[in-house]
Amino acid sequence: MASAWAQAPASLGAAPQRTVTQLYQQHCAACHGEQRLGGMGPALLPESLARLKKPEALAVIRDGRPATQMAGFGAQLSEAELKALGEWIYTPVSPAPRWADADIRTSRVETAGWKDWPAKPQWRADPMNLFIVVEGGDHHVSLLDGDKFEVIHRFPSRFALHGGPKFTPDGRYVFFGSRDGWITKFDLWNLKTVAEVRAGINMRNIAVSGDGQWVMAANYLPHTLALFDADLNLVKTYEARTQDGARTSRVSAVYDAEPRKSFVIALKDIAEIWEISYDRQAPPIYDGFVHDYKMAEGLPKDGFLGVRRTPLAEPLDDFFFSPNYAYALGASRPHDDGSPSGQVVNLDARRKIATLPIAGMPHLGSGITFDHGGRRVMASPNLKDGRISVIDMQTWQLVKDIETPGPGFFMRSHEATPYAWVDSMMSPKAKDTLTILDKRTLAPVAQVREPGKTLAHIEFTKDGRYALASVWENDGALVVYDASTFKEVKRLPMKKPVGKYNVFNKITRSEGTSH
Ligand code: DHE
Repeated sequence: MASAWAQAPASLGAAPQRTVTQLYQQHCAACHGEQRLGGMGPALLPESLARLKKPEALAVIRDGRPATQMAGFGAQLSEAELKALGEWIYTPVSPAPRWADADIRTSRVETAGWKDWPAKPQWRADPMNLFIVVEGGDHHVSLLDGDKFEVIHRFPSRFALHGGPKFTPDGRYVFFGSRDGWITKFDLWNLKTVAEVRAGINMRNIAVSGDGQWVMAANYLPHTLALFDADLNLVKTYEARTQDGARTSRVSAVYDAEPRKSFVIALKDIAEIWEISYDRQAPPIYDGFVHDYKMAEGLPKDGFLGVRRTPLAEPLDDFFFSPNYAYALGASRPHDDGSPSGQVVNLDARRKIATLPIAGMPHLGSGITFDHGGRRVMASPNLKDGRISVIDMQTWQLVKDIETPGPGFFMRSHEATPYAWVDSMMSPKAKDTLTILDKRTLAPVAQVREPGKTLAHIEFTKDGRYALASVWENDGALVVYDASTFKEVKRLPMKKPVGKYNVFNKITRSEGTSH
């Protein structure tokens, strides 16, 4: 600990260095950890604060964060002290923090007696038409009855959840991942937390295996994947390291490829895709791509829970999969010359087989598939340009670029509707507009707007009759639209409802939503 404080930079404004470290120890360390790795409060590291602007952080230190344990220190500290603390938490901790297997195991907590909780919902509503709504404004989760559009339950979440929550196949348990590494297993039928574990310091997302037996976490810090059983007991960690052992990489994301009984992994800094099978019958891995102690002994690597590498020309870190998961569609960083940055990788042949004709910054992870004119197409928003690219999934050719009012993050549809909904939340001018596209004609047919506010992220009810969107503001709302008339039918106040997830659509892997 002492070394971390000793290396704090001196340029912290009026407050001298010792004062900053002492202030932190006195007022912050009890909740945020002595090394700023987090505790009851979130980690205060540059990596975990990258998305919080400094003035916002200062406001939280001064005024506190409503509906959390974070008190305001405006009355106890001078403006210079507040500012010094606000600056200091954005400086790196040195030496870089470590998070080893023992730390993961020690962090695990479990609610006593959870195995005896009743095996049926303790509330009246269709458990399959339940929505999980992540409210980022005050870090809470609301559970919504998808027939009556009424909140059944609301509870505090870990700080800054990211990525979609993941479900067990029966829809009973949901797993949440937070940016600072916490995984929470929650029993939706009993409305109680089962267990929590901290998988890393800066985590990207989690995946739950199709059989509900495994949970995998992808970390930026440390450069690891962490594999857990369904009760969040650590099974093993994998270091994301190059074949020659020379370099490690941040892990961008992990996805469950249920038909393959495997996790597919995107790496940020290494030009490889990894696949880790959870099939106990998986054949051994014999190929020369494998860097493993067993290869050194001339033995094949275990197929079950072993790493299969697919080498690529450049790292791909945003994925979409063909419906049978034979192909991964990946995007790399945008190319300077504007050439397409998307690739199609055959996961069995283990090589790139096509270039995706999409330039800019396709957000493949938010794409959808549907049938169009007798062929299966995928459609993806673009974070840089206001357009939706529709790609033929057999020829990998562009079918059409559909113009939208501005670049967007999320696109959603449902088997039971001819329409797809897309936001333009990356555009300052059009962030308040959802565009509705006809999947038959590939043309925009309508818009819904929330003037001056951000309107984004759509999810359908189980039957596809209603589309739910977020007014993405701290004093925001969840807006329910009739999916065929596009008329608003209900509005519920919510605090920055970042994302919403329908249990049935997720566990049945609806073609119109993320998995
Ligand atoms: Fe996300 C999902 C990556 C920024 C909200 N985001 C995902 C997934 C990935 C990803 C890989 C799929 C994982 C999963 O669901 O298991 N996101 C990234 C980024 O690389 C990026 C651009 C930069 C970053 O800082 O991480 C990024 N994401 C954002 C945001 O700024 C968003 C809009 C607000 C936020 O709270 O962070 C955001 N990402 C989301 C949401 C999902 C998501 C709501 C789940 C969507 C779904 O419907 O499944």
